[in-house]
This record gives sequence, structure tokens and C-alpha cells, in this order.
Amino acid sequence: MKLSKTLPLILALGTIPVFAQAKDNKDQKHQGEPRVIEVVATDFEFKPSKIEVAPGEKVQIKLVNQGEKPHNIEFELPSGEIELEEALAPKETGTLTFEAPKKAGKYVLYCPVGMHKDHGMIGHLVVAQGEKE
Ligand SMILES: [Cu+2]
Repeated sequence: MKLSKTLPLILALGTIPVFAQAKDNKDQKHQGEPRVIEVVATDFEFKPSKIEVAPGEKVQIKLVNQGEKPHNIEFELPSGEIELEEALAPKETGTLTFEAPKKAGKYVLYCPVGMHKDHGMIGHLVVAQGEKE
């Protein structure tokens, strides 16, 4: 009775390190942690304004507001538009995690606050086939 209860537990615990190791060996590009890309927002510019990623790559945009106005970043992707839930106040940092489109192309990014887009806060997410593989 006692053995039949503890044995499955021992077996389950024994398998955990194996799974963890298998995960680490996989291609980091499509599995696990996203690649962090830092983008600085100023009044009124994104640096860099061109972000290059691989198709389907999991990325985390770390937006740092070094301006004196609130800023946000919005990506126009085939799956829809995504942005930070709230605009960042000056000195604030926010992160936006998503998977890049699988289709190569140039996708618009901009700051959706006020008229910032018209003031120059516009750029591109460039999905380039092959280069990063
Ligand atoms: Cu802005």
C-alpha cells in the first residue's frame, strides 16, 4: 500500500530534471525566453526606429521613456495592433512581449500618444527571412 503511493511520486520527481535539460537544449529563438530589445523613446523619436527580427521570433520590447512627455509604442501586425496597456510617464520603462509575424515584411510601429506619430515617432519592425537562422 505504502509503496504504491510513493513510487509514482518518486518517478515523477525523477523525470523533472530530464525535462528541464531537454528544454534548455532547444532552439532559444522559438522556445522559452524572448529576446529583449531595448528601444528608447525621446521627444519625438524612437531609437532605434528600425527593429530587425526573424520570422516568428519571440521578442520583448523594452521601452524606456527618456523624454519629457508620456510615450507608448504600438505595432501594426497582421494579427492586430498591440501596444503597452498604458503610456509611460517620463523615466518609466515598460515591456511588450509578442511573436513577430511569420511573414517577412516591414510593419509600422509608432507612438499612439497625441500627435507624436506626426512629430516623427514612427518606425518599422522588419521581419527578414533567413538572415538570423
Ligand atoms: Cu510619444
